Amino acid sequence: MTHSNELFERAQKIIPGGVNSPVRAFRSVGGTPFFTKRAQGAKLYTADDQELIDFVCTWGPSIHGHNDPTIKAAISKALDSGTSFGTPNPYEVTMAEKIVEMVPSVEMVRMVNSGTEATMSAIRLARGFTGRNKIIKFAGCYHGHVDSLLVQAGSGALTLGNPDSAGIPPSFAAETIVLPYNDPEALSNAFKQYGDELAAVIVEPFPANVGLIFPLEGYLEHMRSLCTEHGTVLIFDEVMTGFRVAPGGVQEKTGVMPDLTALGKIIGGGLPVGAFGGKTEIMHSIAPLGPVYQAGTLSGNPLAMAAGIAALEKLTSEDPYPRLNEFGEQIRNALISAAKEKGIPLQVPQTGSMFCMYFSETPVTNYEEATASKTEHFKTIFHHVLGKGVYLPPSAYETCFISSAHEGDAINMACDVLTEAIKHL
Ligand code: HOZ
Repeated sequence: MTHSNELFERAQKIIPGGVNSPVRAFRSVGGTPFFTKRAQGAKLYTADDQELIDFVCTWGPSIHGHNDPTIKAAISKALDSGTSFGTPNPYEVTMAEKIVEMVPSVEMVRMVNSGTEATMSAIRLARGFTGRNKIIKFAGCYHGHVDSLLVQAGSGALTLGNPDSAGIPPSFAAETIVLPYNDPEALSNAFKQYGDELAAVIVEPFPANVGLIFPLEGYLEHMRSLCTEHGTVLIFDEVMTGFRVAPGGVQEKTGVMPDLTALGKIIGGGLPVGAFGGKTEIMHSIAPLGPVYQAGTLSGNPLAMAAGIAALEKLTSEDPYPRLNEFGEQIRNALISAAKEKGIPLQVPQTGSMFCMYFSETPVTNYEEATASKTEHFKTIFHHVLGKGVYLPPSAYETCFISSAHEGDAINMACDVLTEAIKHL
């Protein structure tokens, strides 16, 4: 095993930027990314033999902690029977039943291999179902690297200064209307102007790729009623929030039901999985039942399904949500009181096991306010805590995640280290 710097040098020669996903490259915080050789529970173990309490949790999936024994056992058991069949298999039926049982608006579901595939397929389905082309998305929302959705996008696209990616034909982007999140009037006006042309509104109901933003009271309800009135398909991208903020995601928490939902991350138990699902009437438009084509050689892969089923069953049997929320609140309180003592304006939006830091005077409600926050402070904190054994996402605009494996010690230590980092600002 070689050290991170050496691995990164080798990687940069043959992998663009040395990474297989841009946000991993530490470009916005500076420095060289570390390489992980092993992960267990709440911790990552680096190639440089550093032990890190991990608040990235593989960008969301590992809600039960890394290398969870139950998920591992389920994968091993499935592995005994083979790695891929290319035919229907029993696991995918169980998985679909689980998703339908847990996510309130989903009546039928199709498995894919990533969140990007899920949103891409949901958009195509909405267009095929309605026979319309235009879609609405919101500034700062990130829905994976889908052509028509990489317009004013969040996550790595925003972090690296490419919210509008190169390589997207203007004619594709022209079908995407970008609106400010949490602005009901802008939404009403867009529906007035384009109502009958709108195939879909796609939204992260809690935008979590530009920090973490919550909807103002009545906003999602307003979105729902405009979509219903105009026959537009409402798509919730719950790749980040699904099974995370509640078993049934934001839709369970708020009671606002989309027509279609895109899922990913937790449903793979750490293996590559996505899914999209929703109303039967709409899902019947997908091939082989209907004219909207969508496919995948490895979709419903038995190992990925076994891992995901184990992860979802564990959520149901253990109900980690109250404990995760306590952890989240503990971190939030520690951050807020340290900032208060230091006299630095800080907002810490938190829901359950998701939180972020905005160095701003007032709560952040949209992309403009998020990008106006002082990200320099985040960079300083990022490096300070990394040196002390705490890993935050390498971008001010990514959400931090907590797992149920972050037992008392990990959370207490992280609170101390974060408090100290704020005091040193
Ligand atoms: N999918 C994650 C969204 N915040 C980021 C992970 C990545 O782009 O690699």
